[in-house]
Amino acid sequence: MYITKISGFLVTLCISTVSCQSPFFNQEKVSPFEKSGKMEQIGRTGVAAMHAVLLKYESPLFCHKRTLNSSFFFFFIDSEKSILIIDKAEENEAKLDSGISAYSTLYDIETNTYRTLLLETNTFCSAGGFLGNGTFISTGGAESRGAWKAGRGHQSIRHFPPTCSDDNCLWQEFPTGKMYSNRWYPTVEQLPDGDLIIIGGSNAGTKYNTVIKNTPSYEFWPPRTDEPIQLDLLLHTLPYNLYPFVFLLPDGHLFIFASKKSIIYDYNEHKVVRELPPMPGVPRSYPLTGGAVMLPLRPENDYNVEILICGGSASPAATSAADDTCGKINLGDKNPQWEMDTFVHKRVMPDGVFGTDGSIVWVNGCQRGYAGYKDANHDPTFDPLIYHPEKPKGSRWQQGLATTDIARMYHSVALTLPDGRIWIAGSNSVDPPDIHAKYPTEFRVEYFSPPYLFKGARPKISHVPRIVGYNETFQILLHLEGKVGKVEVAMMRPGFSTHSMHMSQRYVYLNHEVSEDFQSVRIHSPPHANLFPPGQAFLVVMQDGVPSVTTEFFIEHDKDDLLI
Ligand SMILES: *[C@@H]1O[C@H](CO)[C@@H](O)[C@H](O)[C@H]1NC(C)=O
Ligand SMILES: *[C@@H]1O[C@H](CO)[C@@H](O)[C@H](O)[C@H]1NC(C)=O
Ligand SMILES: *[C@@H]1O[C@H](CO)[C@@H](O)[C@H](O)[C@H]1NC(C)=O
Ligand SMILES: [Cu+2]
Repeated sequence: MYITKISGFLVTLCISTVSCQSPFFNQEKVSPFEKSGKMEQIGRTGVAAMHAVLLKYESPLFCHKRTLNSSFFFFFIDSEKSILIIDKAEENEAKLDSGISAYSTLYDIETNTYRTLLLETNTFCSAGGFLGNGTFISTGGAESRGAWKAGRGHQSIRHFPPTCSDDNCLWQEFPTGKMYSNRWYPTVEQLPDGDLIIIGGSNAGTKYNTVIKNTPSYEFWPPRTDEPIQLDLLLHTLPYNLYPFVFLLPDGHLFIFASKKSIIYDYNEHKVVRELPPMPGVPRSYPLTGGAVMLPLRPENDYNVEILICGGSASPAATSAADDTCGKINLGDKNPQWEMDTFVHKRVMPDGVFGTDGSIVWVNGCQRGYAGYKDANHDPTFDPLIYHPEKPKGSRWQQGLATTDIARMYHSVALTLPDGRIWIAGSNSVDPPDIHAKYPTEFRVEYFSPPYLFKGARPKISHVPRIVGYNETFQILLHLEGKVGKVEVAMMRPGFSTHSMHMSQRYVYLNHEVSEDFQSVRIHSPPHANLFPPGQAFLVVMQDGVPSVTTEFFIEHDKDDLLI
């Protein structure tokens, strides 16, 4: 193995040509999983997976062929094969060398093994996001817990490096006083400048928020203001306003939703741009937790925004039936209204993640109760559902998918993987953790492979540039198999998963032209960063709706400055 430095890039050249192809390449045309997809249980997370985020991880063993530009070829280190898992300080099966229980691990999706990571502040019900330079930031948490040598985490900021190899996979913690306010159950959203906004939360542990515990404000990381800025929406949505749903909109404002109310908000001028009508039905925010997704953005309709919110519960009682509705609001309408639809089943604490084909895959959750400990959740939902946003109402829901027999309730997570599978972990509604409880603390990992992975040969892409600027055109090579069909191009970001939230998750279609010989595509990157804030992204090409394996790249304001 040679290490060489080329124009600011530290590049490891792997000499061996280890195959890194997904098992889905070159598949038979007809698959038994074509209709149902496939659910597989492989691996253990070591710690209860309360929070999870896909990370770059450099390993010399796995090599991908990549290019910096069309004339230079390098073997780049595989960089998208691990998941950073964060629990709270508690007794887990993974132990540190000291013998004390770990509460963070790095899970390798190639080998299905983990390594433990040392954390020294309590990350209980916290939030996170990436800065534009790739550093992952974990924000907030809860009180100290001596048995696990965990300091107070209410105002903590924690960094995890953008590229991590064996000797630098370490958390760097800034224990206290880093954020202005205590924030338990806050929401983080990535902003177009490459920084983060941190919104809401409570200043101490609580079943649901109260006037005394409320933190009705937001702040930025790195800080932009001298103090937190009050957000009145969080005063008017008690007690169900924890983990508000937040999406950065193409016009640069934020959509912010708590309980049933939502607003369009200008975080630069600190003012409400418009109030939206209340969503019908039950409250949707923690602990009556529903799930929210900003549907894929498309250049054809000038990136018109539709927000989909599904599930929830009527009250914080173990007897409360979960809600079986979804509401969708079109922010492009003159007078936006919620259009209600079915959620097929009752479901509280659902996880809605993007399939790499632009559909929304819903997993996890249960049919009764609310988000909390002590027998708060019952009757798990075992079947995934897929929502197809492009189809007409009445035919958007795909059912009959491969089920699990693992209850995934409070403190479960789900993440879209670059190869198109969904990684599912967690469930921990008992305190302390108990693998023998009726609904046990769950360390087992599952992979759900949606039906789109079994629809015949998948297109392949190569020569994706490592770094792309905004409003640029770049070219990639395309390898189609069989008859040439409709080609679509998109980019996605899986986001930070916790408590049915998928913070900063995005899916944006891209304008493109396919060459006459169908061997290359010219792709237009998003015109500006409101559509897709800077940082890690995954490029996907679809042929007749069948997605390629995605390729990681970086979208940056000034790509010449980037050192990752
Ligand atoms: C490709 O990248 C190399 C190294 O950064 C540079 O020297 C070369 O000029 C680039 N070629 C083109 C065509 O951009
Ligand atoms: C990314 O930015 C943060 C905040 O400015 C800084 O602390 C961190 O060191 C940066 N990381 C890299 C790899 O440049
Ligand atoms: C993108 O580039 C085009 C062509 O150069 C230019 O007309 C347009 O103003 C640019 N858009 C943005 C948002 O910079
Ligand atoms: Cu929690």
